[in-house]
Amino acid sequence: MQKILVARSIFPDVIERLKQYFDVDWNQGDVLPADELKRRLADKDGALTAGEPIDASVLAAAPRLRVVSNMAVGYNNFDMAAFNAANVLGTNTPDVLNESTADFGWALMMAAARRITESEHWLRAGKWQKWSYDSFLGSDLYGSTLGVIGMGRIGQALARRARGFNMQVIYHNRSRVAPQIEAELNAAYVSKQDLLRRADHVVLVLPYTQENHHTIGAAELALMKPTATLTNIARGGIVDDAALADALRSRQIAAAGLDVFEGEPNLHPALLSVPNIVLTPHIASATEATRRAMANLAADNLIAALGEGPRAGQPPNPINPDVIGKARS
Ligand code: 8YV
Repeated sequence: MQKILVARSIFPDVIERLKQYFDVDWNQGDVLPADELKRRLADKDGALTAGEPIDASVLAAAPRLRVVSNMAVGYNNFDMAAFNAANVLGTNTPDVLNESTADFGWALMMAAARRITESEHWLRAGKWQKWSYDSFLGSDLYGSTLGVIGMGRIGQALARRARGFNMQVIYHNRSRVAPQIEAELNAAYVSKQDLLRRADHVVLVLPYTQENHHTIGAAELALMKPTATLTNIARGGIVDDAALADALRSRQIAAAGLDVFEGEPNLHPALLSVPNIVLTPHIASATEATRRAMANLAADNLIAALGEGPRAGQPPNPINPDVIGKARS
């Protein structure tokens, strides 16, 4: 039997599925430190990860490893140049999380715009004595302008929901999406600068790459309206968190909603001390149904990539399909 490492705690019934095909080493404890990860991968043919960094040194420590299946759509934890050099396949879990993640983007954006967590903290602190006309004034979503940076599958799902809010949708992306998608979403392509100047609510849904590092920094925040909100459901590092904390404190922008952070699970301390922010611990895809679908898809990828099951040799979501069938190097 081939050997695999499941690096994280996942649904036990998905582990049972994997055990039908593999000898499974399952880490149910804390996130494995790099040394321990390397040690446990030394004799493995495959691995299921959820964000663990896999670079050339990890692959070198795992000479039998042929596939790493990430239980996430984002795979910035994989050094794909190293995967290609070693002929190791990477897989991810796209699509199954689009709708849950888009829903959550709206939840964060609305909570930020309408100051929901800020007012709840105030209420819980026993400060509510009377109704007042100017208590927690926020900004409207209905009829406003939504700015989506990153118009991939999740960005499109998010933009589709804007119809019900009668919003104008503007977007920026590496490349324009097909005209029929623009028409369906009633979305106009604009430059990043234009988007930041015009949008009432900016949502980030782009993958993390070196080029996207600090896509939103001090200069970009300075372009935004003082009434605008910024929501990040993409990846930590796309926003300069220190610059954002400054912009929120000085009310350069009105509010922010963040599900992802630079250096998470550690947060920039300044973010914790500004009131006009909604903070959640990377849970945009966290519904029971979606996390189950992600875990099963990650298992499907691993099973097929290691030549087992009904799709043997044809994993559904290869990131670098060119290495399929090539000997490990
Ligand atoms: C994951 C995510 O839960 O899919 C992604 O890219 O960010 C989340 O859905 C998280 O990355 C853990 O793997």
